[in-house]
Amino acid sequence: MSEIKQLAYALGAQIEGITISETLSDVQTAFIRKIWHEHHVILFREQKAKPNEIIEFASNFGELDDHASTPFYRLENFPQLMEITTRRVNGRPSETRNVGRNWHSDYSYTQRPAAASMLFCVEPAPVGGDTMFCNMVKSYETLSKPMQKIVDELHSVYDISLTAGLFQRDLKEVEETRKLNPPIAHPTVRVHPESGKKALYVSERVSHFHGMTSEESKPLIDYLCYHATRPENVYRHVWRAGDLLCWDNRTTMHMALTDFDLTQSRHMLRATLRGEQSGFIVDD
Ligand SMILES: O=C(O)CCC(=O)C(=O)O
Ligand SMILES: [Fe+2]
Repeated sequence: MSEIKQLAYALGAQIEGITISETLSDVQTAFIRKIWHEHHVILFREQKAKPNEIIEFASNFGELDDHASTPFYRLENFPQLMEITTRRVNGRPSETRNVGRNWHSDYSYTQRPAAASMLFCVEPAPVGGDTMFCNMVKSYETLSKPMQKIVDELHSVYDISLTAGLFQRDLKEVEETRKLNPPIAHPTVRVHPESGKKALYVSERVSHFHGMTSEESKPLIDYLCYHATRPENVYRHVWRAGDLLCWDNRTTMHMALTDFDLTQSRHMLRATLRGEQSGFIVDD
C-alpha cells in the first residue's frame, strides 16, 4: 500500500511504498497522478534506478522530451535524460554545473514548455545543493482580484538569455542554443489541463510582457516573483542519494541553490515530460 506524507504547507508530498524500478500497476499510476496534482511536487525516497529505469518510470506519466532544445546537456546515449552535474564531463568542466540558478519553470523558453520534470539524485553535494519550489496556483489565488484581472490579460515573454549563469558556459554552444530558442510569449496565467486550476506563469526568465516596454514590465515581474517566492509559499528540498523528485512545471517554479562547494560532486539525472504547444515567437 502506498502512503503519503506532506513535505511542506504550500506544496510537496512524499509517496512511500513505490519502487520506481518496478512496473507500476494502473492503480499505482492513477494514485501517483492524483497526489501529484494535489501537491504539485512529489518525492520517492531510497530508490535505486539505472537510466533506462528512470526513463521507463517517467514514461508512465506522459511523452518524454528528447531535450533537443538544449542538445548539449543530454546524457550520452540517453537523449531522454539530461545530466545535471558538477563532475567533469569529457575532461572539461561540466556545462550543466550551474543549471537552474534563478526561479524558473523548465523549458518555458520553448514552444512546448515542460509539463513536468523528474530529477533523480545519484549523488548529493556533501552539504547543501538544495532545490526550492514554490506553488504558482497559490501565487495566483492570493493576488487581489484587480491584480488577477491585470495578469489574466498578459503574455510573459521568456528569454533563454536570462538563464542565470548561461554566459559562463561554452559560448559557441550557448549561441546555438539561443538560436534554437528565440524569445517566446506564453500566457501569464495558464489553466492546468488536468486539474482546471489557474496558475501564474512568470519567472526570473521573463524579459517583459508582450506589448509593454521592459521599464513598464519590470516592476510587475519583480513583484510577481517576490509574491510567488515568499517563504511560506516555498518547499526547500534537501537531497539524499536515491531521491526521485517530480514537479509539475505548470503549477510551480523552482531554483537550484549554490549553497554548496561547487568543486565537490553533485550528480543528477532529469527526465522531462512534454507539455502542450503554447505561445508565439516575438520580436519586440
Ligand atoms: O539541480 C537542480 O537541483 C535542479 C536544476 C534544474 O533547474 C532542473 O533540473 O530543472
Ligand atoms: Fe529547472
